[in-house]
Amino acid sequence: MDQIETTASAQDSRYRKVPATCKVCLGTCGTILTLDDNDRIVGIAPDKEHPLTRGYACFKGLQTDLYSRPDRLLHPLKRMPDGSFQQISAEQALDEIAQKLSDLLTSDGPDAIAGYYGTGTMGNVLSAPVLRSWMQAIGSQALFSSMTIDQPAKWVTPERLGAWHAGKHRLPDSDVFLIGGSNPVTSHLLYGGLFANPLAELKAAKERGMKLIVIDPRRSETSHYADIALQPFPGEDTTVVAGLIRIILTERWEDRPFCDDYVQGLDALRAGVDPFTPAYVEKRAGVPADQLHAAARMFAKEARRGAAYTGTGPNMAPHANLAEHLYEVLNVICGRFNRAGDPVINPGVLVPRTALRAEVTAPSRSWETGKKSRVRNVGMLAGEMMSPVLPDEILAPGPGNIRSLFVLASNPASAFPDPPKVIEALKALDLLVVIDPNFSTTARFAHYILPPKLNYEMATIPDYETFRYFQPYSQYSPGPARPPAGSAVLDEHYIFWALAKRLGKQMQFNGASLDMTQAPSVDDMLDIMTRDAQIPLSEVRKYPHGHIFAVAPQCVEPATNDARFAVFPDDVGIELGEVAAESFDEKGRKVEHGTAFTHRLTCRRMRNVMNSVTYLPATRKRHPFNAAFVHPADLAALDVKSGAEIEITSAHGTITGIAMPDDRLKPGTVSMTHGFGGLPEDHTPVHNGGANVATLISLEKNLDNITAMPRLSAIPVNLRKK
Ligand SMILES: Nc1nc2c(c(=O)[nH]1)N[C@H]1C(S)=C(S)[C@@H](COP(=O)(O)OP(=O)(O)OC[C@H]3O[C@@H](n4cnc5c(=O)[nH]c(N)nc54)[C@H](O)[C@@H]3O)O[C@H]1N2
Ligand SMILES: Nc1nc2c(c(=O)[nH]1)N[C@H]1C(S)=C(S)[C@@H](COP(=O)(O)OP(=O)(O)OC[C@H]3O[C@@H](n4cnc5c(=O)[nH]c(N)nc54)[C@H](O)[C@@H]3O)O[C@H]1N2
Ligand code: SF4
Ligand SMILES: [Mo]
Repeated sequence: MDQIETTASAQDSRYRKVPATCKVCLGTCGTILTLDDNDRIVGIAPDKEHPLTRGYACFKGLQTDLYSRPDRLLHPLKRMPDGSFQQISAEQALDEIAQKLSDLLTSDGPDAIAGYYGTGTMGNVLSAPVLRSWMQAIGSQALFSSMTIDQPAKWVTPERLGAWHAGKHRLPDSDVFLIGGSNPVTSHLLYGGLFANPLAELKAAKERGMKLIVIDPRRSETSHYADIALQPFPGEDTTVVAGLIRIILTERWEDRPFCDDYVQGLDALRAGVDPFTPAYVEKRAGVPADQLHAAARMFAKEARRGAAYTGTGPNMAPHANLAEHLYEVLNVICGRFNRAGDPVINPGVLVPRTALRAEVTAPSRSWETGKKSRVRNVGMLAGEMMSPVLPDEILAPGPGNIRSLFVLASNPASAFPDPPKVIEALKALDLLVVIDPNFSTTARFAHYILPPKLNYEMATIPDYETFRYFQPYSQYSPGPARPPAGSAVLDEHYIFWALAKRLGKQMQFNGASLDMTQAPSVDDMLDIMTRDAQIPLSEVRKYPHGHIFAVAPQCVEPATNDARFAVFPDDVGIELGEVAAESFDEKGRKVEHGTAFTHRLTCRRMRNVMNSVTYLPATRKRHPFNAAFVHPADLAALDVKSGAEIEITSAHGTITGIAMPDDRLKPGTVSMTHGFGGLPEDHTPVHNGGANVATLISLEKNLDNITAMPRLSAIPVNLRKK
């Protein structure tokens, strides 16, 4: 665990200590709040009695300044004609916003009103589902989220390949675990597991003999524990995983009976991966053939249980959907799924019990049939539009353009590529409402800023339990802290309820009609949310530190259909063919825009910073900038010293970074965190604020066909000494 810099030093008897859960990231660490006699947070410490995290917590979660720093926004603000912001009452802000929305509904219809929610919704279990309900109530389909500039391949792949209804093997009962381009030890996020206390989970699995394979151009905090760490050039996951599939099929290590029963297209797959011989993978991706073979053997031959999981690395690099598809094909051909009779690892606590069957959910390709965007003709996924087209959906002339945007717990001005274009779009809106505790880079362009109550200040429960936890854990926190005296911070669900009421719209929530005459409290909403719970919320409330509940065991049920995985549909075949046809030099570098760029800039998260939440004083002190990590040999070749400024140029833009040597990187890689650097107009000094990686990325070129996902990793760049 981090060296804990707890702020809870006060032993004063006026202070009381209350258990709660941190929601700064998805790690769900149990915390102990120290509250003063006004119930203000004066300290946060790890909770040793928490059943999952048992005293583990990190620097981010132990800082009080998110809640109590002097410049936290505490009152609704309205932008005046001269550009200044003026404090107004919440009800006046809601009246004015509702009037504008009502006019837009009449003049342009509901799809002119968009919502975009982001990672700050982790802090409030109600906010994303309430935004969704509100959008439905007003009849707008213009819902966007950070998922579609993060890992939309995780929504495409189950709909293109098919998905196993009972899920894939998970960490606690696996003999092998393969992680492609995720670093959960730092990020506390691996889709399908490794959120709470990830290092302890990983170590426990290793102690009982599980083997770990990691594919990452960087020797990360996670690959430190790998039995085999493959270090390819960035953006070469398609090559590497096609190579693994080829070895498995050639050696006949696949699960034959499973493939016979559940797979279609195996011969086409075999032919499609044929060019990806071990020698080719070595030459192109820089992974030695014997290591590739050893990884294939460890995964497919020497283990019976255990699956491949991926993160932002391959999902943000070029060919993201293809890479995700191939990683999942590894699981399919090896049959790494829960079968009829297998125990379900976590049946859930506050969620209803749902049957899990040993069958394929057939491919559905919903993006091909639903509403299409006016720009780039991309479709919808999981009921959402694709965020990379949001700026153009605002800017492209009407009819049908987006004229109003609600930015909920997100920060597109810093999170999207191409800041000048995003700013132009935000400025073009008739109504921009930002719900954020910070005067963020996006909030600057808002017509109204509505500051929310934060975690610890309202009741809460864990969400996505079955996906996130390996045990039936739950916890209710009453939200014991109070926001600063005199503040007018709002419950996020109230904002949307109050607007629906003013517009005369009826909201539904978890299948129930909300009472539109009297505002529901957070607890009312949680009661509705958990009305089909396996353990009633009233029971969960009895365990303030959280609890592992004795829910009735559940087993996977037999199939009720005969659907099959489509392992090699035509569009996958075409794209893999295109990859095989790409030319490259001896460092795996493709020639682009007539230039062979010397390096690839990759994404990475910092342990102590959450995306663009770089503004907290304690964080800023520790991390005044985002370093540009480069292999020492590359720095020596450029004659750049550690800590010196370095110019990084892509086909789209140029930034200045601060060079830091890191010999854990594959040479040819620049590893850099996003979210820093402010906006171009700020001219942020690089030593005090960092550099904005988004400047290097285009929102118009190199977009994915299905999702319009730009490439946020493996970006070709050149480096120059400044
Ligand atoms: N170049 C590059 N770009 C990237 C990425 C990358 O790796 N490289 N990563 C991408 C990824 S994975 C993501 S998810 C997106 C993130 O995209 P966004 O979600 O749009 O951006 P964040 O920076 O996470 O902004 C979160 C905002 O929520 C606010 N916030 C925090 N807590 C709360 C709360 O409780 N309530 C409310 N209302 N607000 C709160 C914060 O102040 C902050 O302004 O960025 C993407 N952009
Ligand atoms: N501390 C902290 N935690 C966070 C966040 C944060 O900002 N800070 N952000 C949260 C969010 S929004 C998200 S989406 C998750 C993301 O969680 P993760 O997906 O685990 O993200 P990272 O920790 O950046 O790990 C990505 C890894 O991919 C590697 N990589 C980069 N390019 C490639 C490539 O082309 N191929 C392969 N195979 N690997 C590559 C990087 O070197 C890095 O080690 O983290 C969440 N948790
Ligand atoms: S790991 Fe995540 S949940 Fe745990 S203390 Fe840190 S920020 Fe909070
Ligand atoms: Mo993300």
